[in-house]
Amino acid sequence: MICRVDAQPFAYAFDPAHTALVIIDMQRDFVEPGGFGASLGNDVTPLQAIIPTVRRVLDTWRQIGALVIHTREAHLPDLSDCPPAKRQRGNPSLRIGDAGPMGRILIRGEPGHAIVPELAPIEGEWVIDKPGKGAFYATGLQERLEGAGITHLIFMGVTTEVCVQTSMREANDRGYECLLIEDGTDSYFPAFKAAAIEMIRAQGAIVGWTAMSEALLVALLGEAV
Ligand code: TIU
Repeated sequence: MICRVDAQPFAYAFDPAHTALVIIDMQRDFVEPGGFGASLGNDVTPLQAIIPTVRRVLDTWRQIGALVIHTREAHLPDLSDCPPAKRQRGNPSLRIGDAGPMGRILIRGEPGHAIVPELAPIEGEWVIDKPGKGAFYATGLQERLEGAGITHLIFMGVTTEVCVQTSMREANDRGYECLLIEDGTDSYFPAFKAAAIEMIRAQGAIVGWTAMSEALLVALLGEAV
């Protein structure tokens, strides 16, 4: 089955059997007060607004039985996978590994590391822990995707210009055809979200396509929702 999405800069075609829905870092650490995003000085609560949209797409994707991949940005408790440059960068209120209200900041297994309950992974879905902003660096994701015959990736999650865009660029360089769901992603900086979307689809989809969630759902279900 080939689905065609009304996307920019032109239609995005994919076969769900060879496509994964990739939900980037919808963790408490990025969307709830007291986590990593807040430690960097950001107002994190506006990002919660995309959760229902991400859930709607996720529900439909689950319904058709195609592959779902969740990523989480976090480090090992001993910080052996955290470059000192990443930990020392800037002047955050709490650094990676410090104790905060949701446990140690950006550390695997702490409360802040968890994906928000509305989007929690279910059995059979992949959960990729990544030490960097991109989903491919030091994760083995490419090998797993190749093993599963995946050629197309549809992205949602946070933040648009950091982990989502980095992951899309990594994927694009590896030959994947990538679509970003515009209302399924958000940034602490609205102007950066808008710029990232423009950059991705410019120059004839130099990094990938973008579309609204409604267009993807219409392509999947064959009707307006
Ligand atoms: N997941 C992700 O985007 N990590 C970040 O650090 N994003 C920021 O915007 N800081």
